[in-house]
Amino acid sequence: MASEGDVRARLRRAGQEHLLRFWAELEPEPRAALLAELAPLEPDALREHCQLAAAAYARHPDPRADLAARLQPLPPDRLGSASRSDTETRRRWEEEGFRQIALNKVAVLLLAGGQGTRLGVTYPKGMYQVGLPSQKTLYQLQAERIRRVEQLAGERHGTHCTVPWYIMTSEFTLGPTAKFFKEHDFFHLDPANVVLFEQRMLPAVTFEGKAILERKDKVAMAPDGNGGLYCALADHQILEDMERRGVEFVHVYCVDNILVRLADPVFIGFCVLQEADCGAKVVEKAYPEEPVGVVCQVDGVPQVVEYSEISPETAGLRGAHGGLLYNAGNICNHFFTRGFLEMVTREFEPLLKPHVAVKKVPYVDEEGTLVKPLRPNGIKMEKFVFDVFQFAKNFAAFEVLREEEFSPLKNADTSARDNPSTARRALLAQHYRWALQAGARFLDAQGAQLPELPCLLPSGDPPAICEISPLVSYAGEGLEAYLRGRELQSPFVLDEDQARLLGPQET
Ligand code: UD2
Repeated sequence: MASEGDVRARLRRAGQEHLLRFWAELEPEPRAALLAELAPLEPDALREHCQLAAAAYARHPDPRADLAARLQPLPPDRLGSASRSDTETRRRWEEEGFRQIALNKVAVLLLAGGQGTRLGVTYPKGMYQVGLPSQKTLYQLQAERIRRVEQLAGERHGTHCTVPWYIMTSEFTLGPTAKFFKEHDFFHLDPANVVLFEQRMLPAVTFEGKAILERKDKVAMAPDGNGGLYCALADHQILEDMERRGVEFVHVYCVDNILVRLADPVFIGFCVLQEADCGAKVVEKAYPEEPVGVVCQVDGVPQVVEYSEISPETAGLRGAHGGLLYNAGNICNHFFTRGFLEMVTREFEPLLKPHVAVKKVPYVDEEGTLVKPLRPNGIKMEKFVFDVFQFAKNFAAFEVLREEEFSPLKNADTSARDNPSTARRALLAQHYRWALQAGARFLDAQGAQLPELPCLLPSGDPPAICEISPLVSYAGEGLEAYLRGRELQSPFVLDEDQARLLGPQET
């Protein structure tokens, strides 16, 4: 282990020796922990990081950052659509996606290193359950969708196939996520096909370019953003692991969208047939301030402009038909070829510019007292996963229906939007629609029929509670066999046991 002398010399070189200012007061154990935290920080990189952060703050908010004059909506030939294409085209995309899955060429990669600050839980967001009748967590829903899509692809092509699940965690989420998966027996996935790896952390920095101590023996560190993915892939030889398994296509997604379609065959097939090296799913933006990036072009090159970096005027611009001009909302569902990811990790990663987030960072003052600042006092630097789109040779966006594919869990129930209740309702409303489409009818306690049409109550809830296990249906397929002509009472849960009881019926 590095000695205090070594670490002090390195910090001096980086202009950050103040991080050891409480050294004399520390007991052996906290001393060792602090050294372990500081030793891996490479002095030149640390100096550069701190200077860059201070310089970025000095320019922040950058008046040139409003890109309005350089922005254009995505040209229509780069935008496919699941809902506006005919059945035959959609079927072709889906067929191609299933073919690639059956050939074991598709992996999913979850970005799960975030801290979930807005939701206000102390554990990883994937472990959250929004109050479904089954009480499934986000991780369980995701695991079951992987199992089902493997099964569907396998049945179509008469093979046994695997969609490996790569999970990027951070110092905050690795331990609890690994424990949770073990405790739940990896949700019946083969543990060999669930690969957890960790992204890097970076110190939070004051406006003057000094790394912040959050305790006498601890630097305030934060994950380096979801664009930390590319360094993490290289750090942990993940692309080599993919190559060994024969993976060619990767679906990257964020943890909190309860409707996420993992390894979505339609999206994968669309991107593969377009020969895209890089793709993004989008939904129509719901309102100008919605916290989603917009997929568009900057100086003619496809990019995402994040919601925190677009001016309200630009976000509110209207197009010829009255809708938002920049209406392609990023939902953090991306497609990459392994070849493209290799190029990024080899060549392009250092070119990604970090984004500045100005935050309230708790710190210890000169006397060693903990201060919880009331105003922002620190800078966190993050890279964004989508900033690699600019390097794509053939970028494609793919529009999907919000009610089928996007309901993110960002906030606690005290917020009006994107909270546990909206996520739960989105999933239950979808399953109610699927059940009705499959020919089921729902009865109330008195035996009277509930509304046939997929309509929602004023609360946003569907008229009946119906939850369908992803192990029974991935995207609404195959339900007629169990539900056609059935009269069901709310709440109704169609899990594997119930499915065995109900059918399959002759369709
Ligand atoms: C993300 C998108 C935004 C939109 C929105 C939709 C980015 C940068 N922004 O915004 O455009 O699509 O989602 O819901 O992608 N994460 C890490 N490591 C980190 C930070 C975050 O793995 O250091 C993960 C996090 O666990 C989550 C995902 O990245 O799964 C998105 O992070 P977020 O929820 O902070 O992003 P948000 O909602 O600001």
